[in-house]
Amino acid sequence: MVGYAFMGAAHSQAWRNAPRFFDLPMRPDMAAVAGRDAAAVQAAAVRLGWSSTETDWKALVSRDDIDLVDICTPGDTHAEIAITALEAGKHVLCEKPLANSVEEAEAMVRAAQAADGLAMVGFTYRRVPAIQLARTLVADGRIGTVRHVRAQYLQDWIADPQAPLSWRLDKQKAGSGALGDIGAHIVDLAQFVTGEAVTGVSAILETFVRERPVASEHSGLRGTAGAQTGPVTVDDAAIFLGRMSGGGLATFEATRFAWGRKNAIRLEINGSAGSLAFDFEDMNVLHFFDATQPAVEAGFRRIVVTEPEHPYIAAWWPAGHGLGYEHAFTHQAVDLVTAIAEHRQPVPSFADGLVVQRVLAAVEQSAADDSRWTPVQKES
Ligand code: SOE
Repeated sequence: MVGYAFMGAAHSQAWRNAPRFFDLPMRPDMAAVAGRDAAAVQAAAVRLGWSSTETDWKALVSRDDIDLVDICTPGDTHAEIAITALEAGKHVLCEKPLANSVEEAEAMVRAAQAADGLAMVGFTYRRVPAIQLARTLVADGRIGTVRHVRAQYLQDWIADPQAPLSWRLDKQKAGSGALGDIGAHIVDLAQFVTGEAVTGVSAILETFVRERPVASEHSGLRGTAGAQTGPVTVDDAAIFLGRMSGGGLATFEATRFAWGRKNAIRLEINGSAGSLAFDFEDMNVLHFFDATQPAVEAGFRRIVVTEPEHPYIAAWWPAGHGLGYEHAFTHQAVDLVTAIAEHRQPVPSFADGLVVQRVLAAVEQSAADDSRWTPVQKES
């Protein structure tokens, strides 16, 4: 694994827990973690359960005992690490968004196509059981033709203007702000659940706080404000309209300025025969309105997605005991290891990551162009 902060910790618990709860065809061995600071990476290895450390990711990628490289670093490093790893014959798991630009993402897709190794991008929320159930209900026609997709990703961790700068607020490192960091998730979820593509967008982006304290120290989403200030070079919020390939209309809202909303991923889909609604802040629940039922007794049904028949649940706790944020990372590890063992392309693939990247690029283009309607580039 390269990187060991917030995402690295989430991935580490997944590699640790996957073989303990699931019957896997192969057992992941947490061989090495890489980070630039020798003492810090050593401490992280002990804390997170890695057997050895490297201070140069290139050394890690060239090791013979490494089969899979898990990239948990800021977006500006994804393309180089992933391509080098694929060229060295490794499998790759890369955090989202796939890259900082469409060009980088295209190069990653080309490298994945040419490689023997398999490559997956970490749109982890696909692995929340309620999201998987939503996709199955849509695919089974239970809500009919999709008319509306209403997707929001709401956080508040930089709503305070004194929250310090971090790499996520630096365009060079992150590529974009709320758009790529959390907007990418809801674009992927909208496409995953409906099985359709976003074909065009009209967008606005805004940066509310343009100058922030430089962090004296920072880890994950929290930091300590220092005395100096520096510029925010990414969007704080992204709002866009979209059209779906099946004829439906979509609205997307991604912001880190929604006080009180900590990790609210809300997806509501209205179809010709019913509706689905999900909120990650109540992640074990899916709401389903079946319009084929008599009106007198129809009404949103609150499905608690914790039955052993629901995706992934049988490996965990009895019905009603519930899963959390980290479980989706474990499911991601399970699915990747299984795909590798079966020599099958894991999903979401780098090509799926590129599709999202093209939507993000269309959003940025539209916003730069006074919200002009902008088609999403199709596969070339
Ligand atoms: C920060 O907004 C963040 O950590 C994202 O980068 C993750 O992808 C998301 O899972 C939680 O929030």
